[in-house]
Amino acid sequence: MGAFDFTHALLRSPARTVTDGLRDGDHAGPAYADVAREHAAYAAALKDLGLVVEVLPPLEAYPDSVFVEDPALVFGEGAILLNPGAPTRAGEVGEIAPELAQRFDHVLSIGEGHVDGGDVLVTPSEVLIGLSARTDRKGANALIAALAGLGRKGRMVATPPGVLHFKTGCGMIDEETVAVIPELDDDNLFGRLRRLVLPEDEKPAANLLRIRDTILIGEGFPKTRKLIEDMGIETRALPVSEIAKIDAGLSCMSLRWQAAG
Ligand code: CIR
Repeated sequence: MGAFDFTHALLRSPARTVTDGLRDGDHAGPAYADVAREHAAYAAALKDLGLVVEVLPPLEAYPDSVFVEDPALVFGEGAILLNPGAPTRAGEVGEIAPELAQRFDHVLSIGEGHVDGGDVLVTPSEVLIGLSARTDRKGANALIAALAGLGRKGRMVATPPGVLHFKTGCGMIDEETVAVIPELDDDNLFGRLRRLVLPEDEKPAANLLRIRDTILIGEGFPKTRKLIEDMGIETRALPVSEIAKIDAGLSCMSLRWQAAG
C-alpha cells in the first residue's frame, strides 16, 4: 500500500464550546453550527474516499478537542500519545488515550515535554517535528525516542516564527513532493523531497491533506489547486473558513492510519 492509502480515521465532534477555541488575536470565534457543518463535510469526504470513519463524542470541557490531531500521532503499527503545549489542551490526552488503547496493539507515550500533532509531518522516509510555541525540544526528543520504538526515524526542524504549527505551513502532496509556504522553502528542511512553493496570497492552503489519490484542500485557493491538478492529482475543496477563525485547517480534524494487513 502507498503512503497515503489510509483505511481508518478517528474524529471527534466539535463541542459547543468550540466558540472559545484558542486563537492568535482577539477576533471573534466561529459559530458552533458552522463548525459542525464544516466537520460534517470533512467526515463525509473521508467516507467518500473509502475510509472507515469513527466520530467520538464532543468534550465540552475542551474547546479545541475537535482537533484530534494534536494530542496523538498514529500509524498502522501503533499510536503515540503526545502532550499539547497549550495548558487548556493538556487534558485531551487522557480523553483520547482509552480510545487509542481500544484500536491499537501498541500505545506509546512521549512522557515529558510538549508536542502538538500539528507540528508533526510524516514523510515516507522520516517524521519531521517542528519546534514551535507548542512543541519544545524535550518533547521532540521524547517523540524521536518513541518513534524509534515503532521503527521510525524522527528529526527536529524549526517552525518559522509567527506560524502556529509546522503543518500550518506544509503538507504532503505525493511521496516525493511537499507543499510549502515561502517561509519553508528551505533546502535544509525536507531532505530529498521536492518543494511545491505556494503563492504568497494562498498560504493557508498549505495545510492540505492527501488521502489515497485525492488532495483535500480548503476552499478558495484556485492557484494552489491548479498547481496540484497540473501534477495529475485530483483535488477536492472543503469549507474551512469557520475553523480558520481558530487557526485550524484540514489535517487537524482527524487521526488517520492504514490498518495492518
Ligand atoms: C489551537 O490553537 O490549538 C487550536 N485553536 C487550533 C489547532 C489546530 N491544530 C492543528 O492544526 N493540528
